[in-house]
Amino acid sequence: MGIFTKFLSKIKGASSLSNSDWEELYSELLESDIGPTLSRQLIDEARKSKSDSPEEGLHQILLAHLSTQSREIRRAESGPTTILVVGVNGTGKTTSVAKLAAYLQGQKSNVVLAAADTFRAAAVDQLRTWGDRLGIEVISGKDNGDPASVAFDSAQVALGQKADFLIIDTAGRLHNKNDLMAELGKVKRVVEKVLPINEVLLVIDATTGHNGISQARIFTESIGVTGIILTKLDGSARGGVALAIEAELGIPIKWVGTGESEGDFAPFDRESYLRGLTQM
Ligand SMILES: Nc1nc2c(ncn2[C@@H]2O[C@H](COP(=O)(O)OP(=O)(O)OP(=O)(O)O)[C@@H](O)[C@H]2O)c(=O)[nH]1
Ligand SMILES: [Mg+2]
Repeated sequence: MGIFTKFLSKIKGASSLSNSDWEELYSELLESDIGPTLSRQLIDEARKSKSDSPEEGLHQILLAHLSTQSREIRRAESGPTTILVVGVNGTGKTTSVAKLAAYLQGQKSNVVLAAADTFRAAAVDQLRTWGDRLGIEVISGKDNGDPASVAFDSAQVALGQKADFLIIDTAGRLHNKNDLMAELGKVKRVVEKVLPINEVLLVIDATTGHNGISQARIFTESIGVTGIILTKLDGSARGGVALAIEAELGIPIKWVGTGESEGDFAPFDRESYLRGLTQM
């Protein structure tokens, strides 16, 4: 059931709702992942809505809160398009790197992957297994080596091979650990000696709810985020965090993950997302 299903059925049933009805609706929205600020705004806007159809009114209100930025990948003008993938631990970065690579490969693009998570040997193996399966080259370095150095090497390989895309996987890091965030800045600077970074994609696990907002805010402040991959939408998450991120931070959700295999990945579709928020 979507976050706004009950909301919609209530405003549909009554031509004029009392203040306490609206407060009840507000409390219900608060329990979703969209947080207090947006919940309050949506209630105020719904109260003022002049639309004859509650469905259409709500659709327009929600639509107005989504990002108007392009959801396409920002392509390099020349040379490989370089994508840095970041996020907190376990959100689905490595899986999403592989899924994105498979997607681009399906569009006949030539992709190179960089295993710049050097903290755990298993992380490199995980990406290499994906690379073997997809037939995509994975650049890695020494265990516990410098992630920036792996990223630098991979940029040189991608440039030398005239690859269409370089996608760099990074280690999970808590957004409140300054040294780890600084390390990401270093990865970015070092890669940019070879290739400009076109996209910094932040991976957010939809099941973490409103906490995704603070992750997005801090990653944006420290390295700049150009787009979001929202994962695990196949689970219990109802995806409210997507609306909150777009409304509060204006960062476009570019991709969604809906499972563990490479096909469970698609560009974010605004209309089907909005339908999901109100469906029974
Ligand atoms: N159900 C579901 N599981 C996912 C999705 N994306 C990733 N996973 C699973 O989530 C777990 C963690 O995924 P990883 O890709 O290893 O996450 P990560 O962010 O790279 O993790 P760290 O490198 O340890 O920070 C794995 O079991 C994935 O299969 C998704 O969209 N849906
Ligand atoms: Mg990983």
